[in-house]
Amino acid sequence: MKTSFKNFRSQNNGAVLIIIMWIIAILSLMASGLAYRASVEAKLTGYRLRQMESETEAKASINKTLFNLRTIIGESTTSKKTLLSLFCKEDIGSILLTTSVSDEERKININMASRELLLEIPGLDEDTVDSLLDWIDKDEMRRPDGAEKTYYRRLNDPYPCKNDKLETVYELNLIKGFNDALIQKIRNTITVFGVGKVNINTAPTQVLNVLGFDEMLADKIYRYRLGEDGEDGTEDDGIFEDINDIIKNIEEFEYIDLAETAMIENAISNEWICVKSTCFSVETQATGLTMAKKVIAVVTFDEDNKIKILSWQIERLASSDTAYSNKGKY
Ligand SMILES: [Ca+2]
Ligand SMILES: [Ca+2]
Repeated sequence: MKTSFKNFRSQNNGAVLIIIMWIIAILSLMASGLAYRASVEAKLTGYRLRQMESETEAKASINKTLFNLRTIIGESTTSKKTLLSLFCKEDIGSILLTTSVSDEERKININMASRELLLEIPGLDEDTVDSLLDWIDKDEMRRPDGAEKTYYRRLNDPYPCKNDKLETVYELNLIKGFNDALIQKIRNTITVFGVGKVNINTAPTQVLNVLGFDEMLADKIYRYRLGEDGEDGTEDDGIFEDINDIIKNIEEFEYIDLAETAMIENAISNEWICVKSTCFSVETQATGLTMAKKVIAVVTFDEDNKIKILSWQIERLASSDTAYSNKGKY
């Protein structure tokens, strides 16, 4: 009897020991699980903090550039040289900031361009141009190849026709005939900001072509702007100060024929060109060790020289595209 009681106690002790071991194992698993979660949370918090930090730095850099931009807005012309002088690159701890400024008047403002000019934009045709004009005009009278509310109401996912100006070029996606591929094709030629004239001091050659300047003339304008050294942003850059002097300015530099003269006169009489810009795109990229962000602000200045923000956009970039190391490589 004694022996069987002893056996029972020893078996019971063994079972208790196994239960205790299980409890210890479960507790240690729970502890390591909690530790893992805590470590993930800590990493995420650190990442979020760094993201906020880069965004804050980018905004601070934009504000500083806006201050400098205000000083050039009073000038009678806007040239590439002036805009390039606003470029800055700063190294703040583990974050590299680059800020650049470009003017919106270097492109065609599709909110204000005539049908004739819109049709010159490579990629646009009668259908897309009429649909764009119907989207912007206040009335409900459909152009031959356009679309008003009746078209948009019949879509599977209907929405109204805006009958107003576009606020971003991506709004084109809502208009009949436009898609992502077409927007990508034309986005460097068009804008939705500005006074509706193209600045001949800053427009790229493909925009000059849209204005009716052939490649030879567009190249002459481009060479005049670069100056003798063939570089942008240097002392010898040519700047057009008055649209009525464009022909005279180029002639001082190289020969210009009658057909080219007619192209410039046509652009002037149609009021397509100017020498000063009013809307600017300030772009700051903040690149850290693990992430990069881009902040783009489009701004203008009112009559009291106060900054008016027209659009503000924050993009998160893939860190692999913008790798930045402490060695300063970028
Ligand atoms: Ca309309
Ligand atoms: Ca130059």
